[in-house]
Amino acid sequence: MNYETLKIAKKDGWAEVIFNRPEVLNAINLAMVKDLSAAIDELATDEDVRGLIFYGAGEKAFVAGADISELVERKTSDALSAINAGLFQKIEDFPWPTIGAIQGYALGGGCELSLALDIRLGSESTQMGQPEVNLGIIPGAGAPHRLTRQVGPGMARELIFTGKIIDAEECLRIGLINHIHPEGEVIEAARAMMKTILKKGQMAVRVAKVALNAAVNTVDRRSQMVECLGQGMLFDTEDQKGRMTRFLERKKAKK
Ligand code: CO8
Repeated sequence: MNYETLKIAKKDGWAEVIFNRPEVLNAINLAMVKDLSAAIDELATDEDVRGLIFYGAGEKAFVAGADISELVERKTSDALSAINAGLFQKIEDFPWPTIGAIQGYALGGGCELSLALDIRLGSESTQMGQPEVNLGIIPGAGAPHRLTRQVGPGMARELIFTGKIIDAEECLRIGLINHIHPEGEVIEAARAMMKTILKKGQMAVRVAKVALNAAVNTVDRRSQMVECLGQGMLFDTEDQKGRMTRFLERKKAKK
């Protein structure tokens, strides 16, 4: 399994999916969407894999969102094809438990990706949020329903309307992560949790995941459609172009 934007490490009973674009804080570009989709398909049918751990390369980020240099060019039709939403649904439907080991930033599409995982573990540096409104768009890949489900409607609205980024303590307080691990130890903590899970009745764990997914009504197709339509409309506004261009110009100005 060789991918341009990911590393896959097979372990004893599970696999690790490592987002590997540390120079842009592991931002998700279209190449990474394609790689992830292919990797998930392959791992879902691998008989040696009964769980996945996700984390980011480098120390600064899990995933800092969709790649803004590509996003600035997106069109209404791209939003309607629900590229990220479809991928995150596939991740949520992965047959075995999935754990995110979140060091540093999990923002925008990165926060949404983590919400499609079964368990999120944090570290002291964890910072999460949905800053899309700063860029003139909405979180269009699941946050309106998955974040609402995870932290409740009031807190989801606050995070999405203000676009604020919250630290590890606040993530823990509102239930966005399950634990805060000392810096540098979250991946090992995820492995330890995976090993515990792998000692249990494997069919029981698999069936439990199906039951849990059914219980929280994961696939809210109507909500997903509203998100896509809204994002499609916003991809065509001057505000979106201006805000994203300003982010990219800020980058150039630093150099
Ligand atoms: N996209 C592209 N490049 C990025 C991104 C990103 N999301 N995040 C960081 N980078 C780049 C920076 O531009 C910088 O590059 P360079 O070294 O070439 O200047 C490098 O990564 C390091 O970042 P910074 O220098 O900015 O590091 P700081 O520590 O100063 O700041 C932050 C870290 C606060 C995380 C800052 O980088 C930031 O604000 N990043 C953007 C975060 C963001 O807004 N994410 C949401 C993106 S939108 C989204 O995810 C919605 C998805 C909708 C999909 C719809 C599909 C149809």
